[in-house]
Amino acid sequence: MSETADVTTLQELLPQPVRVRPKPGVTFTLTPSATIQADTEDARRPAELLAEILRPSTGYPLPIETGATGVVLTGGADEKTGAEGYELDVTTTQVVIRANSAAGHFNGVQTLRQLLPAEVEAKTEQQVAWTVPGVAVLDHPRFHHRGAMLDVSRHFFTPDQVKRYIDQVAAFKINYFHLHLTDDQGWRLEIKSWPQLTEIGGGTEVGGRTGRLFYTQDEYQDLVAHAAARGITVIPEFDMPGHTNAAQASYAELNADGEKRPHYTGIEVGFSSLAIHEDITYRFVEDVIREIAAITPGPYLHIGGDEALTTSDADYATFMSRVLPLVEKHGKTTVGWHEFIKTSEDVRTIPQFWGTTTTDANVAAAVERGHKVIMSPGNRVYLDMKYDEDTELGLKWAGLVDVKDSYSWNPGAYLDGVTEEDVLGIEAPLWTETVTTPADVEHLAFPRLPVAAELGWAPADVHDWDRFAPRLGAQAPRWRVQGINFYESPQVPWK
Ligand code: TNX
Repeated sequence: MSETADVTTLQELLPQPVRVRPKPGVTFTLTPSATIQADTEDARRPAELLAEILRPSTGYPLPIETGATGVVLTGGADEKTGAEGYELDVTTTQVVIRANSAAGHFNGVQTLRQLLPAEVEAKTEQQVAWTVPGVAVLDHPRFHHRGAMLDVSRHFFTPDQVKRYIDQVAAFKINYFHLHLTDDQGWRLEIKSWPQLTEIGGGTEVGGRTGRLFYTQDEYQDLVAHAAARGITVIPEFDMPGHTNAAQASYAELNADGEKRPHYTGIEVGFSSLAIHEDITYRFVEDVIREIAAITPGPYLHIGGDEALTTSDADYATFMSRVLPLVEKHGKTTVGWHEFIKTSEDVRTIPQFWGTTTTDANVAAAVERGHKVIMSPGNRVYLDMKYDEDTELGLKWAGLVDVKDSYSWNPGAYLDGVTEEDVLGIEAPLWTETVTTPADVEHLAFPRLPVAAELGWAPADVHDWDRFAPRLGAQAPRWRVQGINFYESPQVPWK
């Protein structure tokens, strides 16, 4: 499906669009009286997002109304744009974004943002000419799934902090935001039928800080809406049958021996397990799935399934055979860490590969049966890996991952037996054992999250480090304006 990208790349565009044709001599400049016009229902929210992006820095009112003298979002895009692509055409009098879906409009809006001066990212009014170079873009993604994950269990992040990260990833056309909501150290989402999960299990985190460290269902729904307003679907994760100490600390009956576990504030993995042979476990799991499914508009529910090191293979299979149908019963499609896929016959269920090898027999067998895979190889896109030995934050069990390492792999030909067609897309997880503040999040995610976004979107044949590195470096002025605490890797020629 991918076409050869035009060699005349506009430096600031990341991810690289499929086709960029400069129009010599043409520029468009946004004026104080400019308006934004949304011609189709699909274009309405993207138009609002565009106005929200542009108003603080320009200081212009930018009403959304017909008779646009600024930006027009309309339908009738070339069918090559597919379900998520767009065309963007800059003339001297207008910028026209054409798309046949809301996703396409959101993506076109993010491209226009990158065509404007870096000061567009400022939260206060800037005195600059808001000029866009004349260009005709036709664009669509290589992979449908382009995800970012944040672990809010090991360390809790407030709704505003999560929104900040959602806003940051949206700029790179990320369309899924995976929230790792439960783990040994904390249960972070209110479950009305099991209130102690947050009362007790949401009371602490790695390092032992205490407080109200969870989201109410209203707060979660507000996060989901915030993401949706940026074209992003939330995927909630409840990790099980391992990584469950916080639940086991909240309710005695979730333990095989009937004894409540103490809180856990360290960073070891793999020691906890729900009681596989008790019916109450499955009543609990179904209550959680039912409540979360009811407030999650997206199609997916992530059931974890990783590192259940104290659960026998037989027990693990028993557990999944009872839980996977519950996800389906409540109208959702299962995503899980790739270990679970050996227990699932249903080809709609999706393994998320997080290994560090290029061979995985279970995942290869799964794609043979017809499953699609999300690629998150630990030694490529785990944002919590250290860049080098001097990186203070992060872990290194999957290796040191500098920017060039995170770029130098092909998601469509990485795992033996897993081809481009088997790959739904990529996701970059950020585990937070060592991460406590938004500045920490940014230091690990920037620039590697934009690198992952490039791999998920850009045509395969533009993959070339020497051409990519300057394009990545050209993002720096935008990140400085936003105060993003990015890692200035010496591998990248930062502007
Ligand atoms: C492995 S990746 C884990 C997480 C840790 C992470 C740290 C995965 C499915 N499990 O529990 O946080 O490594 O890098």
